[in-house]
Amino acid sequence: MKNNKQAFATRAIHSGYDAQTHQGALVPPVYMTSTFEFESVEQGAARFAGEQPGHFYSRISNPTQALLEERLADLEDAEAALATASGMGAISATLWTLVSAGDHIIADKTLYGCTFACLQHGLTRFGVEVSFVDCTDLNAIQSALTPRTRVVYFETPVNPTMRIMDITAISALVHTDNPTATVIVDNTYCTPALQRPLTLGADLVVHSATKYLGGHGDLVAGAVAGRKELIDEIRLVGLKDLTGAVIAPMTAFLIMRGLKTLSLRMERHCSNAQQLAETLQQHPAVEVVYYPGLASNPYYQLASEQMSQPGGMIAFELKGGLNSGIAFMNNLQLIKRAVSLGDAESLCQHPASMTHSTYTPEEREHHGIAEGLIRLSAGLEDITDITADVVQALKNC
Ligand code: 4LM
Repeated sequence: MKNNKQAFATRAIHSGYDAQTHQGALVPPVYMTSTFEFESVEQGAARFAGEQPGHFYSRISNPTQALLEERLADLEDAEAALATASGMGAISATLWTLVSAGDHIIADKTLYGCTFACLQHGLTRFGVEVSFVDCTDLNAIQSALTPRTRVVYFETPVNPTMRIMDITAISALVHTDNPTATVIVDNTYCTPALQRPLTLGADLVVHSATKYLGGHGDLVAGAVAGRKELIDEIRLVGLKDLTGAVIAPMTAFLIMRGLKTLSLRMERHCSNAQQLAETLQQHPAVEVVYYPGLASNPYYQLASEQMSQPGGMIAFELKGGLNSGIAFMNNLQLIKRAVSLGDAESLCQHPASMTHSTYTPEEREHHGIAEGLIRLSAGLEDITDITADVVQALKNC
């Protein structure tokens, strides 16, 4: 029931589902089953061999997972998608499928802490070479590219520093210089509601669906989307054999419930973040605000070209540095001190001691993550209440 003529918000609710094939059930049933009965040995063998469509074991696919995947693929303008048990499950299943010992990966210098750890401490143990470069600098990418480069990987906006990469320019450069390299964009901060990297030339999009896609802070999940042949390979190698990071049917169901309100939620996250960023920028205790919706932000123009709105995430530093930042976070009363992002609740955390503590202090300095940086995920509460909490928490900071 894919209908690309319908608008994004409509497809986020309906895509891929026909109630008449499910006894009229308005909401897709959840297939709580680990295995599937074969009519005959021959049918089972044909499914295992990939000669006949159909599910055979829920580590590879399940009807509830398949519906979520079809919907995510539709929303990302992808041929196919694969849902996984976590964002790290999607990232590791993808990278392990694409690279072998002796291969080379180029990654942006700043990444979510565990993605950095996966590359810096994980893949390097298996003979994969990783170069961390500033992917806002096309010359730096070009210099780092080698015939062995299999993957170019970045987030945009970057967690936590909010740098923005030019997806179109990077994809064009990489595909010209090394057509066998795969450009992977982590689209967690934007979701396809704000940014669709595949339409800008990227090969694969990865997600932590734990964040805005699920949207309610009640699940952990991930996804990867792109060309069918690549997704099939990631399913059969990265998911089935290398990670086993399969999504549970109930989690797939909850993400589909979240997707129904994705457009609405992203609008509110973005308008709350914009107003908060403006409030912070004017506050005398604040040194700098990193938010691409501020006209003073160096990425304002690029963000307005490749994102439909500037997103719900803000980073900032206080004039008093680390100690003031810790005092501010401890003063918060409504906004929760917690990692993760994209939930209804506004969340605030300290990257240097939490999400990015996988970097050494020297690495954080080298990779541009200030010790005093504060990260705020604007929630869905009334902006008056969020602003009041931020302003009271900034007193005496
Ligand atoms: C956090 N982030 O930042 P799972 N990609 C990005 C992410 O922000 C994350 C993942 C992947 C945070 C978690 C504690 C851009 C996670 C990994 O946590 O494995 O679903 O996603 O606060």
